[in-house]
Amino acid sequence: MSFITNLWKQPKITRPVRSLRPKKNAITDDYVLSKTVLGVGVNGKVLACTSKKTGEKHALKVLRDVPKARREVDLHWRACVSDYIVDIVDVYENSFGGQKCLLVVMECMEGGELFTRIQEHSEHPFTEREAASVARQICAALSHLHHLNLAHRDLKPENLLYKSKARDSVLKLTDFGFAKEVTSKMQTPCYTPYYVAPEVLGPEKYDKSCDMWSLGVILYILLCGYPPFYSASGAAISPGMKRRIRLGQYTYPDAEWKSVSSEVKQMISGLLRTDPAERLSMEQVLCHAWITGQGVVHPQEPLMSARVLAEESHMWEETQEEMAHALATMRVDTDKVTRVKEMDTIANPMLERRRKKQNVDAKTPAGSVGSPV
Ligand code: I85
Repeated sequence: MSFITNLWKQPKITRPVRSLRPKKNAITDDYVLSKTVLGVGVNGKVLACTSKKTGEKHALKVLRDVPKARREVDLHWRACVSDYIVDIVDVYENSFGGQKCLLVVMECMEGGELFTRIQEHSEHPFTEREAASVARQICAALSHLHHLNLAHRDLKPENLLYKSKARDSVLKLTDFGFAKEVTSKMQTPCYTPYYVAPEVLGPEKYDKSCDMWSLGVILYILLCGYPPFYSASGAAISPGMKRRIRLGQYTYPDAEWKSVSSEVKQMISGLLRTDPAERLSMEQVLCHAWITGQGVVHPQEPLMSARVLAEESHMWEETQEEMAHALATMRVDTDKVTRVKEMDTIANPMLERRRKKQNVDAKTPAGSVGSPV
């Protein structure tokens, strides 16, 4: 790859632009709001509502109209062109008792959360092949986001919802309350790359790798039913657990992992690397044999996850708390981290040419002069 194309690595994506203009009329003109609370998100609660025109059921997220909420809606709107991200149907800007609100009408996901469904998996066993299918859908959502240079930064089980109760229902990602645009100065160079100082390129950003770590944790739970890191005391997070996360200390206990393929263990280990620079990227995961399915025979033996999740359901709330806490810590860390890419790893076609030339020179008979570098 040439030196120049290296700097313009991020592809430009052309797609139809749907501009987001919140409707100003009262939402109650178009929808009947229900008092049923479906859940509570980072920035607001989610209610059920019904379209007056179609009679269709929808989910409605109510946000206080502040800049953070505008950002959430804007990023979610840009992202939801993917089939694996919960779709936004309408956005309203209404006032309630002098309080300005953003009302986000979404398609209704009626199948519930990912792990609730696996817990209830009873009519047929949950196998590694099915785990791979779940993983591919999460990867489809994430790769779409990362391609748009967006990091979700709150990838956790509660934000992965099934469209319906049907066995072949699609799984989608939601809640963009912590999402962030990963702007790269690389995309709009206004300097001659040969002379650019490292600090001009800005710090390397690790927001996307935060999503990759979350993916590793979710896959681990998917395959065995319990998280890779947990506190022995039962508290949501303990000093011991923090230490184990920082040092990357986790194991694959035989009782649940013996018949699990080595490919997926190896992939999870690549996702749970403590150094974000070494962690697998979305591109690498998409090429991984366990995801592509090439040359991997996914064991058809039932996984232990459905049983463990059902038997240890009292632990689930804690597991969710632990993950939320770890994600919060990671968001703080990636916001601070500054690291400059080592220049000597950048491919340089000019040097390459010179090295090739030297090899040729070295082979030519005496009299020719090789230039020392
Ligand atoms: N449908 N994290 C956990 C929900 N359809 N849910 C959460 N942040 C969001 C709730 C708390 C996710 O942005 C959330 C958000 C958006 C939704 C959402 C979007 C679309 C749903 C916070 C349901 C649901 C589940 C079962 C049954 C039914 C709906 O939550 C229904 F009543 F329709 F049958």
